[in-house]
Amino acid sequence: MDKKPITIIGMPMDLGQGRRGVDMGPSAIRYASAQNLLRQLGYEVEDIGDLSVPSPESVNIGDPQLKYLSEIRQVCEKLADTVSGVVERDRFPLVFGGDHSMAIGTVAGVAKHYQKLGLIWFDAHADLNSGETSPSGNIHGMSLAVSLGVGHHELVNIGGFAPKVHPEHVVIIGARSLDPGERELIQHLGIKVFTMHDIDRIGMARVMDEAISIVSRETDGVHLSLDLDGLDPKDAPGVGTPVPGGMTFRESHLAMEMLAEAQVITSAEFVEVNPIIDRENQTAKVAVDLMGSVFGKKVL
Ligand code: 6HN
Ligand code: MN
Ligand code: MN
Ligand code: MN
Repeated sequence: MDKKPITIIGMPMDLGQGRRGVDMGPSAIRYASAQNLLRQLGYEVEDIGDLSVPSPESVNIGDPQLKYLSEIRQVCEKLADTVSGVVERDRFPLVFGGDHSMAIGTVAGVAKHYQKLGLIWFDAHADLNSGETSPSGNIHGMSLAVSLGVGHHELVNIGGFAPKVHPEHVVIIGARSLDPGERELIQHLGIKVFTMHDIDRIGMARVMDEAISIVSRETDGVHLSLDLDGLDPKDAPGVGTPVPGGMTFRESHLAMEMLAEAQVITSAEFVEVNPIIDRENQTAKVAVDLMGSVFGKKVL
């Protein structure tokens, strides 16, 4: 792989979900030696630090079906600008989170530079709710829908254009917890979802072959949005919305290794790391380990 220099951005976002501590995710990932590992793999790496995100105590929750909408819009606009600036400098944006609502900003920032962006959504959930369908009002459960142009106009139009991605270029991997409105949207838009059932049946290798062919067909860039709750909670316990029966440590690694081999990923984010509910920073360590594989670490 041509080793494009990497820029790390921290997004201490915790307005998009209900459990405190995910704002410490970027630090936890840094403590797990992300930068060292990437340097060892031969990359030039810079870390531009964390963007500032208001704490939930300092702002109003607003509409209970779209909690912290205006703050999330503001910080996602800022993240979109920052990510876009990194791409403009011909560097690889690598964002550490933070709850998954931040993907609204990351995807907006990269999508500015690609006519047709492929998107891999590695997650136990589909994040395809809207204010109308959400069971929680938490915006981290809406970020993929927003990127597809579905949802509140203030979120959908972040960066000044919509949609950011088209359904035929999106693949969800690891899904095992969907809400009724999300199932409908999947049907309606025809989004390819590899559920845990599919992974059990055909194996991760075939899932990734198919996923890579979908996201790279006619696209000019591919973003990886990796929610750590895609993994089984036994391997990644430090997440706010754990769902049993997830991808194993090895399955997840195989997925990342195959992405590295295919050389398709042009930006990435690792989200939902919550060290407060973790054990000895295990989840951030897994995130960094997976990062190693995405960036080409091999056994032999
Ligand atoms: N995540 N579907 C649930 C909701 O509240 O909308 C859970 C969302 C989880 C969000 O994966 O980032
Ligand atoms: Mn998610
Ligand atoms: Mn999730
Ligand atoms: Mn298209």
